[in-house]
Amino acid sequence: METSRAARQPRLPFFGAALIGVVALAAALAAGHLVAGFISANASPYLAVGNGAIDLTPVGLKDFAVRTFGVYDKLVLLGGMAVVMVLAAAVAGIASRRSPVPGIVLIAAFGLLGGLAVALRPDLSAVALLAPLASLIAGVGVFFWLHRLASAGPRDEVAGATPSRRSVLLAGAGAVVAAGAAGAGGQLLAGTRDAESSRTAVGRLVPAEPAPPIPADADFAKLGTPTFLTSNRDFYRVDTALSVPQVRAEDWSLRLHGMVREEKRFSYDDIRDRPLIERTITMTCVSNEVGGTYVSTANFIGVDLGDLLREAGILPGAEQIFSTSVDGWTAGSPVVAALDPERGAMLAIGMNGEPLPVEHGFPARMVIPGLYGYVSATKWVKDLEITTWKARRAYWLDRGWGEQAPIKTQSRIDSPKGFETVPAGKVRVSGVAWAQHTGIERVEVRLGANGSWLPATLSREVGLNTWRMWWTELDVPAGSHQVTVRAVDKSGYTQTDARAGTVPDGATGWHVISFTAR
Ligand SMILES: Nc1nc2c(c(=O)[nH]1)N[C@H]1C(S)=C(S)[C@@H](COP(=O)(O)O)O[C@H]1N2
Ligand SMILES: [Mo]
Repeated sequence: METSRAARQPRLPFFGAALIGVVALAAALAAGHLVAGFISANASPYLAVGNGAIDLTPVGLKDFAVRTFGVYDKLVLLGGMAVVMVLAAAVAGIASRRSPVPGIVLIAAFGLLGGLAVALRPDLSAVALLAPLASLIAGVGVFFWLHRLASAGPRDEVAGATPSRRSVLLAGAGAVVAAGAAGAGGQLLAGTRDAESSRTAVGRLVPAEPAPPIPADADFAKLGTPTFLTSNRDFYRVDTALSVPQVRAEDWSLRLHGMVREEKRFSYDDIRDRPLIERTITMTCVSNEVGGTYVSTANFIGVDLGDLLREAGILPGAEQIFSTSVDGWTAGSPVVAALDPERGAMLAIGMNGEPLPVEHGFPARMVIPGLYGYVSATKWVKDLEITTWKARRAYWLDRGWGEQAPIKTQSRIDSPKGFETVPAGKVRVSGVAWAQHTGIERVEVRLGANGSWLPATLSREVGLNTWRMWWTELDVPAGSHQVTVRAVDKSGYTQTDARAGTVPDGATGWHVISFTAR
């Protein structure tokens, strides 16, 4: 019966059949993306297959991709996958010019592949399988539906109702629009609900041991310096993440292993339920040029990193904390720095009273005062391996940056701005200086290339791990001038004027600005 009916059926036009396959694919991907939006972005079958492909890619090919496409390597992969999928969907359509069965089998096979990719992800629960299931149902459903509309030949025709190409096109267009809306909706949901909703649910973090209040004279913001604390919104941001990793607190855990007596695993609640400490810390990026803005200060809330290490029991010979982010980025920090109670290294979950902003590492990150961020401040951290320097090499080390990277003593002029014009006479000059873990002893300013160094007034000291503001007034006749700043830290070291670039371990030199007095 079925066969004879199918045999009577006219074959669908070549391109029409291909198009039906492609529209069904769009519907499948979009439905999966939408459902993933409610669960986790990573449950999206498309992304799951992509991530699976990245994990399966041989290192040589991965290196080639990174070398050739740079930061676009992931986009190229997703694009390539899209092309392959569209071609396969078109083939599925074309194979079904008479009966929908070959197409449905192919689409179902795709759906199962997506399901497998989701099932194999370590960070997803069984609920996540709903996303590829939605894909499967939408893909097969839309394919079957459009195929039936298109194959309704004259024999099915009721008087007047032409089974026109028009109705098929309309249905197809409707499916595409619905798919677009579903896909965009899933994207929106995943972007806002995922980590952000989890972060909102955490609520305000109240430390058991708050940082001392910041005194009013800790900055000279009215005289042109930055405010002592940087707001979360204004805090500088540096990372390699193409899209900000989305990790829910409830899905997060931190593994501490390697050269320890006892391996540990901490959930978010394990950390949050400890007595939280708060420390005021100025972070700096090694990529900060002299005079640059990759330096900010916040009240970080969390637990002492050294405490966690001591609980695990560090074995003799351990040198390096090799930390890994959920996005695969790695950093290597000295074990001694984390164990030093004077330094105050942290596993931080909060920043200025709030849970860490997603782009600053929610649910948790490392912060080790006095070390540049690339060797100390892993965001979205999920793994700490205690090891040696020989055994593991972190992300930036093979890209030309140094293994040891203490922050260098630096100072910056914030006012006047370079090339500003100011009234001649008494000119106020102000800015910041930092020498984390050592502390700023003195800041000196000079007018002109050969002027004598004049001491600036320092702000109230908050701690050795934070920046310090300074200001002074200079007698400036009309004309073009330059002003230079240098800091002296508490070890007695005077900031060098020898210019060095940021590679391999941080820029040096004095900050000089030119201005005009009139
Ligand atoms: N996962 C991850 N963590 C990271 C980075 C990164 O690229 N990926 N960059 C590091 C660098 S170079 C710096 S300076 C600090 C910056 O932290 P912020 O963006 O919160 O200011 O994060 C560090 N942690
Ligand atoms: Mo950095």
